[in-house]
Amino acid sequence: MKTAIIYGVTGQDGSYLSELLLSKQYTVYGVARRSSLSNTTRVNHLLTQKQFHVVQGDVTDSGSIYRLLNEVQPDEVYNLAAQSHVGTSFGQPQLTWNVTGQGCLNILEVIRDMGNRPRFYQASSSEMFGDQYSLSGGEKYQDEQTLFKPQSPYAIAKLAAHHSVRLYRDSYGVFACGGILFNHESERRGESFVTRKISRYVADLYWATQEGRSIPKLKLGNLTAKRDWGHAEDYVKAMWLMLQYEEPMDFVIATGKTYSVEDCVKEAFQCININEYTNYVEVDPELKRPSEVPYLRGLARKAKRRLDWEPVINFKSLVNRMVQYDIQDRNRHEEGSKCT
Ligand code: NDP
Ligand code: GDR
Repeated sequence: MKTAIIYGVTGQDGSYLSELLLSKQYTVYGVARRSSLSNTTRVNHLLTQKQFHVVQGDVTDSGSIYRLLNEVQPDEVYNLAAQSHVGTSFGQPQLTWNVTGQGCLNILEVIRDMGNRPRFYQASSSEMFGDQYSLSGGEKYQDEQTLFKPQSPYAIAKLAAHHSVRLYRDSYGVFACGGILFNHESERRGESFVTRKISRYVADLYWATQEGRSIPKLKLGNLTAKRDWGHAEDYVKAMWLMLQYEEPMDFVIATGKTYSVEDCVKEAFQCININEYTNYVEVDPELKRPSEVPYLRGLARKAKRRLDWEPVINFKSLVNRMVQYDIQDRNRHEEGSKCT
């Protein structure tokens, strides 16, 4: 039976990856940072499983990484820890650098010195491409050959981590993979990301309409940016497959389809039979970023060929699942939505 350590276990992907690894009989050590209130909401349902352990730690604290990895001697380490909000990274670039960039290097340094080295997965991001794309037959896309041109402190930190993965793989022989994952969402998505912000608003609007109340408009930033949106449940399978593959390498993980933020708004409002969504949405210039990534559409041909990975859940089902989940989450609805 294998043992894995997951940094970032309390996040969206950490929770789905924990479920996947436990279903494969792994022993899982999930690292959560210390917080004044509980931050384990997404994994609370796993706490009774005897093969699941939540331990305290932080990717910016090298000593704690050293002790944990040497004590547990894992087969695999997944680094999902990050200050993962692109917009926030403009306001807190240094923190983002320390956690999202340096954090990965801290783990690699410990692995490099271990006798029995674990395999290492780094959560790289499509944000690293910035405004770059490849062109073939008039189609724009990004894949493993596309140039990187990061457009935010977050993307710069992710790219530094991604290059570190390559360096430690090529120079020291560490089995390290960078999964260049495009946007993936779910019913567990953080509420400050745009898809969840939209699904929660639509759910609030649904109940307000049922109860004859009105609610303020949904404030959004850039509506024209295009993203390649998949479901996190599909994407964590790709993370695991990368570490089972015969050799370490980087992979793009995406659906190959792209939609604008406005398309996402339309799809979500249609879930509650509203076609005229413009009455409920306003653009707030304050929510626009100093620099935007305009177009992301990933081609995961390499992952299909080598890992036999492809996504199952499409954009329409993703949005529908998120809206239906939020509509049913009446407790939250009664507390009131505080999305920004
Ligand atoms: P989340 O923001 O949901 O999760 C991030 C996790 O990192 C949380 O568990 C958070 O803890 C933890 N964390 C933050 N700072 C530290 C720290 N200093 N030490 C240890 N842990 C820390 O992100 P996702 O689950 O959506 O994404 C997982 C990873 O994949 C991230 O690295 C993200 O940047 C990357 N990624 C995500 C994509 C997506 O579309 N979801 C696409 C491409 C890459 P806490 O709960 O306490 O905040
Ligand atoms: P992104 O996701 O920046 O792609 O990063 P996010 O959902 O934050 O933004 C997607 C697009 O929507 C636009 N947008 C808004 N975004 C937010 N958060 N809030 C708004 O009100 C709003 N209005 C419009 C954004 O400008 C952007 O164009 C996500 C994260 O999960 C990263 O960690 C990950 O690396 C990338 O996906 C791939």
